[in-house]
Amino acid sequence: MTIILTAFERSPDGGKGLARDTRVRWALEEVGQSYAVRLVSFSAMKEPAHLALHPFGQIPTYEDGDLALFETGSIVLHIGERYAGLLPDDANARARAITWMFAALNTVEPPILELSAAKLLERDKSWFAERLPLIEARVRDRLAPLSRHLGDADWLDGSFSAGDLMMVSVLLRLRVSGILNDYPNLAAYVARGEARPAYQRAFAAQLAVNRATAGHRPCPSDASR
Ligand code: GTB
Repeated sequence: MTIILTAFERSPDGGKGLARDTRVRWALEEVGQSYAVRLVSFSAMKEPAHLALHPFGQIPTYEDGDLALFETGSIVLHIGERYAGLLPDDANARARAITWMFAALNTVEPPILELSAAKLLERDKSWFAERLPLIEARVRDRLAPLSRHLGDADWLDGSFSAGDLMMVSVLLRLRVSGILNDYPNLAAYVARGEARPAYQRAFAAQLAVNRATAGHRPCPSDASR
């Protein structure tokens, strides 16, 4: 049975790999599973056929036979549980790797999303300049402990895991802000993630789509990124 993902027909980032299908592509590349991609437009995402797969009308989705999933975290966890290569065999190490996935999505990503949304949607507000440092401080409140935890290790808990895949993906959203440069071990951590052949293949695959459908269309719910 072929695994099928959905992805933007045209990603608002033009192929920088920031849309969340890249996380799922990366996970599948890490475990050596091939997949097909169904590209969807913004309007198609809100139509019944796609809403049947994703109640919130978003990408990515994941189909494998009679299983259909949405939510990137759940999809990557499923891939990690179904195929070897993303979660350790040892039960405790596995639980810790899953904990890092949740930490990436629930603890580190929210202020990063807030920062992206503010820069995208609030630039013209009179209070933007005053609010920006407050949001940046919230981001730093997450990066400082993360940086302390990582120290000079390569990965968050022993070998590379789905926890690292998710954390690196989340931190990549920050690159444009320059904030990561203040945490050299985190910048190096992200670079290590990006250097993985599986990430390179995933990135190239989403870039190829966006080159083929070149053009930029704003994302209607960018605030939800
Ligand atoms: N919680 C869900 C998950 O993790 O799967 C969130 C899914 C989500 O936000 N999907 C976005 C989407 O479908 C695309 S990835 N948006 C369209 C809509 O809601 O109508 C978020 C995203 C989009 C674009 C960029 N970018 O251009 O840089 C980055 C991230």
